[in-house]
Amino acid sequence: MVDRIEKNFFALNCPYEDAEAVIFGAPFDGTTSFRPGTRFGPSAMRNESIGLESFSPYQDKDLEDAPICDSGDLDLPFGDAEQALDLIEQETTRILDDGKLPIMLGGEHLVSLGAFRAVAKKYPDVVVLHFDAHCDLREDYIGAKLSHACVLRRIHDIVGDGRIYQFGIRSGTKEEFEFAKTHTKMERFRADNFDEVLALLRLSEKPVPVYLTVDLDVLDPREFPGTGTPEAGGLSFEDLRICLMQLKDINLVGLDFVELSPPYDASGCSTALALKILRETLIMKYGK
Ligand SMILES: [Mn+2]
Repeated sequence: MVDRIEKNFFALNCPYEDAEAVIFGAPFDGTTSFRPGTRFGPSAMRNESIGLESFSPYQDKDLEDAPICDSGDLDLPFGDAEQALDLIEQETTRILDDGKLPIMLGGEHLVSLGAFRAVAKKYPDVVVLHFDAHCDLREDYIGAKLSHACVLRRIHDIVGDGRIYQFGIRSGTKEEFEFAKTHTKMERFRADNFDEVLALLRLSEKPVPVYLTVDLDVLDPREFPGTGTPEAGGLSFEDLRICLMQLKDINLVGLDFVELSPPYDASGCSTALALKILRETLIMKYGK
């Protein structure tokens, strides 16, 4: 018998029907403000995932036979952000309606809006945990309301005040930081208060539905240079990993990892880091 290399993430081969979580790629970078390339993120991660062990020495657990399906990348029109968001929303709705957890890989950060629209329809009381170097709270970017620079503002349009928690933020306009003071809960530069926020969520009688969006540029560019708008002074891999591991008992209803840009990842180390973050997150939820 000749072995074949699996094309799925981490060689996950659970059929859709049996899966508890579904990974899909949203390879869209049509509104990227500086350096495009995130459209290649999902395929680069899928290819490179072959080289990463499915075992986590951090958690002593393995991803093998996990109930996770890789449903591939969506075919998205680069010139039409609204149409791309519609398609992402449709796919996320399908996954949610089938009782599964959607895990999306960008793509630029605007793709989060498509997935979040679906999640917010199903869970109107959803809370957002947002890791990013950038506020993403602009009302518009050079007139465009649908831009990766505005994605959290569009999410705020849906959820309103006090439901967005931002971490690691170190770039934005004066207006964005002013907006954050009254409309979101923001920790600048670090994520030291992450555990306090989770403790607050745990106080609720009913489990609070949580959407997690990780713009990987929250990481320091010396560890994660492969992104379109790098910002010095970011979190380390270990900072982010420790935060995410605390989500084990949190009611995650959707999550995404965005803004890996393979053209700026000449060494491959950013893609490898993104994969390791993804692997640890998946193992935390589904590892054995
Ligand atoms: Mn960002």
